This record gives sequence, C-alpha cells and structure tokens, in this order.
Amino acid sequence: MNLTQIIKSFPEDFIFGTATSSYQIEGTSFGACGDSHWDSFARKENATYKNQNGSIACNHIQNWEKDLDLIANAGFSAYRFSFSWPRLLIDGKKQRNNQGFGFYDRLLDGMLERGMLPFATLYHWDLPKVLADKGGWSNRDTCKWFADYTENIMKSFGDRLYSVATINEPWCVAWLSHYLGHHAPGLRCMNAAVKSMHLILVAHSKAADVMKSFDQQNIGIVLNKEHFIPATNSEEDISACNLSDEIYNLWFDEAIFKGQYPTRTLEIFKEFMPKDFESDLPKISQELDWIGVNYYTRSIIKADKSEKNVGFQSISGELPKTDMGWEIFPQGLSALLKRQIINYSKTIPIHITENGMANNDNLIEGVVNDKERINYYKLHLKEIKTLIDDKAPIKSYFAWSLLDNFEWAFGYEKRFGLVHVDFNTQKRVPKNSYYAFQKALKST
Ligand code: IFM
Repeated sequence: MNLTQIIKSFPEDFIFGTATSSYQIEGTSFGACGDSHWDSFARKENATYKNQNGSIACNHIQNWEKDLDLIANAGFSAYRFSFSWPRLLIDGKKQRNNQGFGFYDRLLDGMLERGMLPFATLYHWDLPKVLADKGGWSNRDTCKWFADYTENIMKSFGDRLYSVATINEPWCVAWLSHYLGHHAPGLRCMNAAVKSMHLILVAHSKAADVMKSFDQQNIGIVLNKEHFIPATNSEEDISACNLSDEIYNLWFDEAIFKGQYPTRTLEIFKEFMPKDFESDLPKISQELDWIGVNYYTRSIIKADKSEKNVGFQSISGELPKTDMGWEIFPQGLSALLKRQIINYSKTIPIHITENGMANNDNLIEGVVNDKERINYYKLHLKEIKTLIDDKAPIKSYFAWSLLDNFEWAFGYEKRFGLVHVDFNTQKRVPKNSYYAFQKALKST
C-alpha cells in the first residue's frame, strides 16, 4: 500500500493536519516579542548547534499567509500551532504586547478563512525569560502566572480555537531541560528536575481550570511517548528499562488519569518533591476531553551504576535511523497506544499530535526527493489504521512538521519539514513528502 491508499482507508471524519511551534518558526526579533529562556540558553556558548537561535527562524511572523496557504493547498484540514507567551505578555504577567495579540488574531482568522481547524497549544517551551529568572518551572508561582496567561488567551482567542492543549511534552519541559540539560534552562539538577516534573502538571491543571471557567471546549494535554526495551534480558537492564518507562511515560499517565505517581519513581524523587504535592493530585487528574500523543522512536535502556540518581542510560540500537539518530520503530507507537487506551485513557479521544522524521534532505533543481520520510509516514499511519480498525478512539494525525525549522539544541541542521526552507532567503519549497500528502488528501 502506498501513502495515498493508506490515507484513503481512514474514516471519513478522521482529521489530517500538520504542526509547528512558535519559537521554532516565528522569529523572535519580529513584532516586539519578549525574550524567552530559549533566547538566553542559546546565548550560552555551544548550548545549540553553531550557537543558533530562534531570532529569525522561518520568519513566520511575516510569512504566515504563505504558510497557511501551504497547509491548505496540501489538503490538511487542521493546523496545530502554539501561542508564544513572551510574544503576548512581555513581562510574562500583565504587560500585553498589542503586536503579539494582533498577530494571533490574524493567524486564527486566516485559518478559519481557509477552513482549517485551529489546534492550539498554550506552552511549547518558550517560557518568558523574566519568569525563568525567578526559578521557572521549579517555582510554584510560574503555575499561577501560566493560569493568568491562559486567561488572557481565553479572553482574546478562546472562541476561535477548535481544541487547546495546555502543555506540549511535559517530560521535555521537566526532565530533558532540568536533569539532562539538553534544553533551556540547561540544568543538570535533580532538585529542579523533580520539582518541575510535578509543577508542570500543576500548571496544566490550573490552565485547565481557567479554560473550564470560560466554558472552553476540547481541552487536552500533549504527552511525548517513547517505547522502551531493555538492552539485555538481565535483571538489572529490565529493571532499569522499567524505571525509564516510569519516568518518561507513566509518571504523566498515572498522575493525569489516576491521580497518583508510580511508586518506584516517587521513592527516588520524594526528597525533592514540592511540599504537599499530594494535595495537587486531584486537580491534576481532572477530566480532559482528549489526550495528545507525540511519537518518534524507541529507546534501548541499559543499567548504569555510574548514573547516581536513576541508574540507567540509553544506548544506540541497530534499526535504521533518522537524521536525529533515532531508530525507526512504528510498532512502538501501537504498543504505547494500546497500553494508553487499556490502562489509562479508555474511550477518551486520542490525537496523534506529532509524528515525523528529520532527514538529510537535498534540494536538487527545485526538488527534494525525501522518500525515506514518505515511508516513515506510511509505516506509522499503517499502525494507526490497524488500531482504528480495532476500535481505538484515535481522531487525528499531525505530521511534524510543516516547515524545516529551529530544531532546538540542533539548530537549523536537522530538517523535519514537509516544506524545505532556505534560511538565507526564506524561500519555501514543498518536498516530495508534501506532494505525497497532497495527492492523498486532495483526492479523498
Ligand atoms: O521539534 C520537536 C518539537 O518541538 C517537539 N516534539 C519533538 C520535535 C522533534 O524533535
């Protein structure tokens, strides 16, 4: 089966969309955007590839109409984007930036005019620098400021949003950024990491409360999931693998769907947990309208006694890899979704909010023949279709990403887009993967 045949076999009302995020495409030097902790992180020597940052990115602020046309012309009926907190509230709290409000106003109207469903994300990692300087996600006050920011969004844009996710990928916000140090703020601190692992969920719950008070429909959260396997069958590796799965996946599922944290991880985390964290759990586990799943790869886990807090590391596997070095393992997506549905979300709608691959693309005479990416999409969509045939409540699929963009610590080196971007001229060239979606979606 080719991509067209697979896409055509999906239910009529299944939504196909594409996704981006504010810091990765907008360009923070345009429109009086405030600094975020990604700007300060990128100023640190070697924190990002060639010290690159999001100041220009895809200059989506000036090219947004062209970009929306690209989405519509591919036949996608939904667009997942994120609001930039520092673009809207320069001090993170009260100081409104009219240019920022004007931008999202036009963007949302532009989506609606083109018949697209706006899937908004409130937080996709661009925390205002002023708030990061006060402790960021390890400071409980940030949760309250996040609620105020949410209120601002509800007042100005709520009526035009088809769905809203509070947080994109809480594991990345907390663990990747505060323990592994790969993302802003670049800490390697167990105390800050554990506090953030809890407080990001408190922020989620406060934003959900605010949205419900506005009677906002279709509220969810986006979790990134990885499929873990032990490096060997040894007891140590199996145990390390289970712990890694708890920290990455189950920490969030247990809290959101069951109002508890996994016991083993909590035992390791407990000395760093915020005071009275238990009293936040009923709110964290409040009902949601949907759950978002981002999936890219699997990880192979090996016990490592030299790692003093959690005692494991991930090692490279043998499957074909994307340009990120991530193994291509579509079966991991179905395994994770099955567990998600059976153990946690049951009948709640699931949106596949991100899936895609970085590829070593070459633009030759106006053509990018990214057949590897087309195959990646095909294999993952096949898994999803099989689950839908088995009655899984999966409602949409978003290709990551519309454009080549600022891939965080990897700068502009890694290309995930359906559309090639020349970062010197801002010229957009649809890749063959774009045309493959277009062929399928325009003919359904
Ligand atoms: O680019 C990121 C995105 O911002 C969050 N999910 C994973 C993508 C690829 O790394």
